Amino acid sequence: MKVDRVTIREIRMQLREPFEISSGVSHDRRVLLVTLQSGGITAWGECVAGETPAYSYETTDTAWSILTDLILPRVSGSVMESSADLLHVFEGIRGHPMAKAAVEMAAWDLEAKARGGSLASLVGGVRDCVPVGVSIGLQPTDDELHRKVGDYIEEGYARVKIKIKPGRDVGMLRGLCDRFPDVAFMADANSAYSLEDLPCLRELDQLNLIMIEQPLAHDDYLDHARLQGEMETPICLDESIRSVRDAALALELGACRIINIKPGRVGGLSEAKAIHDLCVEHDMPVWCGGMLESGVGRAHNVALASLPGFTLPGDISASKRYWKEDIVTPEFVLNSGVIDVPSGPGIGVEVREDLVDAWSVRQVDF
Ligand code: OSB
Ligand code: MG
Repeated sequence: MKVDRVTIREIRMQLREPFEISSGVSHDRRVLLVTLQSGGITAWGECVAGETPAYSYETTDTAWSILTDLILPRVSGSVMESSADLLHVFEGIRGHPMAKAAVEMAAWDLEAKARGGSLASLVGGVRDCVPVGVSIGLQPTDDELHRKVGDYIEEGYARVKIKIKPGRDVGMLRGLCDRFPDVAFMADANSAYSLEDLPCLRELDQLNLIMIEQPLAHDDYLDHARLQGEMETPICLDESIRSVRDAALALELGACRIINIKPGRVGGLSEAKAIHDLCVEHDMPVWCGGMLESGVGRAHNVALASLPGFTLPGDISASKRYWKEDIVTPEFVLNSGVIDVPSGPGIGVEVREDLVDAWSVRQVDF
């Protein structure tokens, strides 16, 4: 298959409400969409980089620069049978996995559509629906948090992730567990703590959380291993796992007992699959994280989460949890705690090009 045309667009999508984590707050998302066209097929990928370099050093603007200056000119006109044939376009580019993933995932969609099968079956998925939860940002008051949690439980989310930071942790979570004793809660610190906070982390350990996600620095495998040695609650790594080598390091050191896999964070679906396979081999449970994606990124996440090792509910919520209107049809909906895996060709949802055009603020074609 020859790639006839490559397009990158930045679209602005307004979140229904701001999403605050320990390192900052997102209001509107600046989403990059990559389109590959080949023999009448249009394939889609999304870049998950944030607006600021808080979660990762990558941003919408660094990804735009790497993609438009270096990667996309090499993709246009190239011949590929699968995403593996794409590796040469990343040569000489260290890092920037979120920029690379946007193209890599579009190539998977292209291959699946060319073969006429679903992306989920092409990546090795075995499930027709995936268990999902919801991730709730920091709220100004406990009352507000209780109201939100109550609403999401009513909508059918079976597992609820709460963002924490120093000062908004033990008391807040204890109140929540008392109020909703039957709900499976977990906490995500986005690297807001250090081992100096051990007394506080030990208190969190008493709350029977299903896991504590990324308590310590993004590059601190050693202290995560020390902390896991002190804690009953499983530690889950998110920011720390950028590749299968990071996952191998975490396994070797005992730095966590669970891994959050986001294909956009690790350079695409091939690396995500490799991390999944390594974790399955070592009996390490994994789940699929989220980055406030549009329906395009969500479709890729759902396909990945249909692999057998994804035994824990993902941060893959319904379209309407994020957006008034999503850019795919049908939108993703929650069905008693699960989201169905689309079975149509490729990502299995149609992209609403009318909305993409209307919301686009810049575009380059190659
Ligand atoms: O740490 O998992 C995270 C969103 C943006 C950046 C980092 C994270 C998140 C989430 C949201 O928790 C998950 C979702 O997309 O629902
Ligand atoms: Mg996280």
